[in-house]
Amino acid sequence: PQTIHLKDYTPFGYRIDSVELTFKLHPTATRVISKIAFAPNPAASDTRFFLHGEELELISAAIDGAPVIPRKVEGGIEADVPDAPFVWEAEVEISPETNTALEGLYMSNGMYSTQCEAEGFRKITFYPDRPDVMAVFTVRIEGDQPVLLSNGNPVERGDGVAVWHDPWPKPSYLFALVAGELINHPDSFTTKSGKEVELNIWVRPGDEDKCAFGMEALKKSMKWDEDTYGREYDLDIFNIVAVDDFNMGAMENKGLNIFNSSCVLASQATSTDANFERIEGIIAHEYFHNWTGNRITCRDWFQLCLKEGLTVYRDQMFSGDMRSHAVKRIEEVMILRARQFREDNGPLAHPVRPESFVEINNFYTATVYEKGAEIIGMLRRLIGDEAYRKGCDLYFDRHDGEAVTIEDWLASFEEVTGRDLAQFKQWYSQAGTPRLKMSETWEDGALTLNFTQTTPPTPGQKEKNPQVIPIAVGLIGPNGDEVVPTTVLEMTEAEQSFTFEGLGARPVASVLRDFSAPVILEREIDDATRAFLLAHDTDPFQTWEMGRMLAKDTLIAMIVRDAAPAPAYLDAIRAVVTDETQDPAFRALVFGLPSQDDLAQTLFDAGITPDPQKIYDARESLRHTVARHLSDALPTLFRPTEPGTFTPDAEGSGRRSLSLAALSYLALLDGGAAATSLFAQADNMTEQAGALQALLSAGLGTSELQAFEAQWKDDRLVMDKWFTMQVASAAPDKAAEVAEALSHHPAFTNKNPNRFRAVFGALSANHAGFHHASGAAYKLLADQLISLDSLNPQITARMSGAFETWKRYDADRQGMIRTELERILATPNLSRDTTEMVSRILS
Ligand code: HT7
Ligand code: ZN
Repeated sequence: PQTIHLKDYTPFGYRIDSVELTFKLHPTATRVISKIAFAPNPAASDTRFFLHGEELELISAAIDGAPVIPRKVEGGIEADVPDAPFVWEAEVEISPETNTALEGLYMSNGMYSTQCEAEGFRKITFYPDRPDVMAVFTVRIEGDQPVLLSNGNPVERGDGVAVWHDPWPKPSYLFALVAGELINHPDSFTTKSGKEVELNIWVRPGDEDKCAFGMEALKKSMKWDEDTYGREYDLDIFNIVAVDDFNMGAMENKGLNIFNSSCVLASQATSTDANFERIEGIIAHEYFHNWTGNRITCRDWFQLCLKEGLTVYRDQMFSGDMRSHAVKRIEEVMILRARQFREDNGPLAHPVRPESFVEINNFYTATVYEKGAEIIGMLRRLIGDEAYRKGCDLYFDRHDGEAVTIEDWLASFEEVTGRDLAQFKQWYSQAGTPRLKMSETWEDGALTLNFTQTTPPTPGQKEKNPQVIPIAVGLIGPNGDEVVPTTVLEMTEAEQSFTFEGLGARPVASVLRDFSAPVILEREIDDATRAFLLAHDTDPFQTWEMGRMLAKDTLIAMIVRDAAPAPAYLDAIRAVVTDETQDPAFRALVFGLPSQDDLAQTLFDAGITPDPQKIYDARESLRHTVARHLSDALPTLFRPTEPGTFTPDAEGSGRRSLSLAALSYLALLDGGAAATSLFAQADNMTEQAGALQALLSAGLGTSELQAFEAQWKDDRLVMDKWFTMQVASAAPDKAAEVAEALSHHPAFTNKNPNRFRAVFGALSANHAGFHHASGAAYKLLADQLISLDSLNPQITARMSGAFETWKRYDADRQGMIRTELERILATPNLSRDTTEMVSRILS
């Protein structure tokens, strides 16, 4: 397969003045008729007229009304065209029903839906399917479905026909069409300039009672973007559609967002607090793309972080405003470390702006999204809130309607601040997580913090340059008072020291507050200092971090030296979780133990080959010790929601997370009595599923599992939880067996990405089960990926990432994984997506 390079970018030889599309819908023979007005692009030197096209049957084509037979070339067609404006017309036939890849136009449960990002439009018609070609679309849909939707504003609605016009120029990846028997949950929003916008969430009949929460989230997002970024919505209507079969979370198509039903449908009975929080965040994310991605888009797919990193940053700030910034930040860091640091540490490491790819779908990664968002956060920290807002305003004004680059984005901030951001820009090009080492010197009332930074080599990048690292620091005096409030130190050299003078007594430094940069901080710090910061630091991220370090050190000592759990950790955790003055959500986070995967990476970084079974045993043993140590406090911490009082807000969710964390420990002591009774009486999914989870992780819950299935067998999204819970809580020697058995359950299908992930995503996340010495899980996952690849390459490639950490483990495990990866790679007709991913993992 061909590798595409950032350095090879050239503009398309033609611009598009208008696009008219007609769809005559049919499950296996949909006709798509296109009429596109092209004109030579004076900014381009390459005049080759090439249109992308895949899996299309060409019925006819014409240029300026004269029939033509275009030349078939790799990935599309070519034709000879006039050196002046001309009209291209074509008719093609496609088969939505047999499209299991869920890219282009496909059918899901009898409804038509599209997914065009990144390169799916070329499966709908011949077109320059690249983001720098922006055009105004008019779409006519002919079909007997009662609901026919596309982008923009509705201009005509008749029997079996609908016409939509989108006045905003857009790239083809933002095109969308939906047709089906759908019911809407309507509402409206008045923008700050007084424009009334019709809002709809469209769902399958039966799901209409699960739209209210999403609708509120949408209205809050619209208001937030006006208040925070001054950005208003720009069409008469905004539609959201829920689709069951969907490769990712949701898609920001202009005026017609399409959502994986798991990311929009919500109800007290069927959704957990985590689901509510995620739905609120994803609705906001897709809505925010209207400005960061749609009105201003990416010049090419190498610039993906331009829209994704920025939009993730925006959705994170929104969620912080809606809920708690402190709790959100800790959750973000947990996700960043679990996914992005893991990626940055292995064979799939790549820069936030990659320099080459074979299949762009493989670059919708934690690095592009999460590290991309961290870069925006660092930029803002370095230049300040006011300059950040000014820079954003300039960017929006200057580039509205354009397809731009990271250079364009940074230039706006250079202009408003007068700063040179050349060194900062390296965050986009240099892969790998910087290691920041710190030591301290104390002399004559002055504390000096000495830092060195190094970034390990990553694939294709051996040498690294020093980065600009904003290090947020505060100083706490011996009596626990803050003597120096948060100050941002700007590190630009490989080695740099910063001195705080005029200090009476030696303070304790709180370093990397709010996780001010995506780095690994290595610092000599003893348990007493950690406990001191845990008790006195004013920065919630740091307090959580100190608790986490104590937990990690305890576990590592248990794994490596068979040590007993450290009293310092047990005392510290008791102090925080029983402190009624602190936010329950924060206490719940401190209660949680580091994941097995995190421990495996920590061991590996320390030069110790991780033994997954030992990690599992130590963690289980610590869970039992914590349960016994807190046995007096657990019954008070476990506080079920009063029936009839459930609210899916931060406050209720925080209370429940602490209560359920306590319950999972309690289940180890009371034979599951409290969890069994909560399971029977809960009036919300958070507590019903939480109780079941507590039982399963204590090795109980067989009858509750059956009752859960009987109650929810007709609800796909709840059944996904049922599948996941069993695999996630299976003992290491049973995980593969459980997953295999579930893959034969009548409700299992690999055609639905949510269901496939529910079982096999859970298997790869069950660390000790996935890495069981038998190798059974490796083989099972490889078998499943091999059979999924011909149906859905995108999901297959993504899930092959389960093997990305293989070099951490012992020779036997490495050998078994290599065998499976080579077996996948040897599969005849393996997709480009999976070939690229597996080859990179093996390299
Ligand atoms: N911009 C979207 C990314 C995306 C996607 C979504 C659904 C299915 C396939 C997809 N490929 C790429 C989602 C987002 O980040 O907002
Ligand atoms: Zn996005």
